[in-house]
Amino acid sequence: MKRVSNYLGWSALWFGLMLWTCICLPVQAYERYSSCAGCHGNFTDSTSPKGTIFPSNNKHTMHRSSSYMDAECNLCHQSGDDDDPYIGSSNGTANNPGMGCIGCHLAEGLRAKHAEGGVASCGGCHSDGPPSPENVKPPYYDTADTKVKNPANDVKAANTNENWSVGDFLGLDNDGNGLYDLADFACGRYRILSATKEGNDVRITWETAGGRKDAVQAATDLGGSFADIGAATLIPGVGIVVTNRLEVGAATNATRFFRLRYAP
Ligand code: HEC
Ligand code: HEC
Ligand code: HEC
Ligand code: HEC
Ligand SMILES: [Ca+2]
Ligand SMILES: [Ca+2]
Ligand SMILES: [Ca+2]
Repeated sequence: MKRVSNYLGWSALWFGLMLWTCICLPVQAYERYSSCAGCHGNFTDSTSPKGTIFPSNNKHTMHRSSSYMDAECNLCHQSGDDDDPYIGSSNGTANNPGMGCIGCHLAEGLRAKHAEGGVASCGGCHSDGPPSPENVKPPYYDTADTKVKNPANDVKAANTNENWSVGDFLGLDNDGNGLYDLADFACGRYRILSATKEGNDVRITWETAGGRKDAVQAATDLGGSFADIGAATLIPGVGIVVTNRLEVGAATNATRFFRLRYAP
């Protein structure tokens, strides 16, 4: 009898070990870069699900080279992890704690971006509250350990703020709402600059940002109902854009009020 119960004891233990192996290993694998590589390729290569073009066709170079982001090695690395750094920890430096990738890629926003881009799998293991808005500076930004500065690009220039890839002048969509940098309300300026009479017409000039879709609305009194003047316009370009629209016949009204509507 003693032998049998021992045998049962061991098989229960082995069964337990097998469950541990089957369930826990894949979960642990998502702690490190290798779990991202299935879609993003090696960090040292050119793969991008977004179609981004990296300097020297290399994500590692874009992040670490002094010609680009110039990120200190230990923002991402810790001793002995060269082939597979952690996403959420690193050695850190004298200026920054060891947060790993999330020192720049805020975790909730990064996962929201994946959901927005059609990758539902992150939500299977993580359940997040609302991400911080686009204008919240991630902890590593604008510190001595990197040239990455502002979560929004306000100039159309290479190698500034958050843009270090080739050609697009955009950085990250930090909160994953589909709007990059100044096209995001949290960062962009969005206001009517003037409404000027041109004969019977009125030209409305407003400040907005490339990538946003705006409609101008008008009403005859402030409490009245505002209606779009013509179709909403997709604002071309990157960064701050000043644009205008003419409302034909607007000046034939005794008074006219204008406002902007965001029309995604
Ligand atoms: C932005 C985060 C980040 C920074 C900064 C960074 N690394 Fe890496 N590093 C990685 C990742 C991720 C990998 C895994 C590469 C892969 O996918 O194969 C890696 C891989 C490596 C490797 C192994 C592959 C190879 O190229 O030989 C070495 C060595 C390495 N890093 C050294 C450095 C050094 C030295 C620095 C600083 C000058 C640095 N890294 C800065 C993220 C980073
Ligand atoms: C199932 C495939 C898949 C996996 C796994 C994956 N990604 Fe992505 N990732 C994507 C896609 C697709 C996009 C582009 C989303 C878009 O542009 O709409 C993206 C975008 C990004 C971006 C750009 C964010 C921005 O603001 O534009 C970063 C950074 C990123 N991923 C990092 C990671 C990291 C770190 C991991 C591992 C923890 C990871 N990804 C795992 C598919 C994946
Ligand atoms: C199989 C389960 C699983 C999936 C799927 C998964 N993760 Fe994770 N992830 C984990 C675990 C476990 C950790 C490490 C424990 C921790 O720090 O929360 C982690 C850690 C992280 C971290 C750093 C810790 C933090 O602050 O949240 C980020 C960022 C992250 N994952 C992003 C992603 C993204 C992006 C995806 C989708 C592409 C994804 N994860 C998919 C299980 C998963
Ligand atoms: C110092 C800040 C910083 C750190 C640390 C950092 N990143 Fe980035 N990363 C960025 C910025 C900024 C971009 C966007 C550059 C651009 O598109 O112009 C980016 C882009 C990326 C992209 C390219 C997405 C695409 O396809 O366009 C990936 C993948 C990525 N990071 C993964 C990581 C991983 C993995 C780590 C940690 C090992 C990490 N990053 C650490 C700032 C950082
Ligand atoms: Ca860019
Ligand atoms: Ca955004
Ligand atoms: Ca941004």
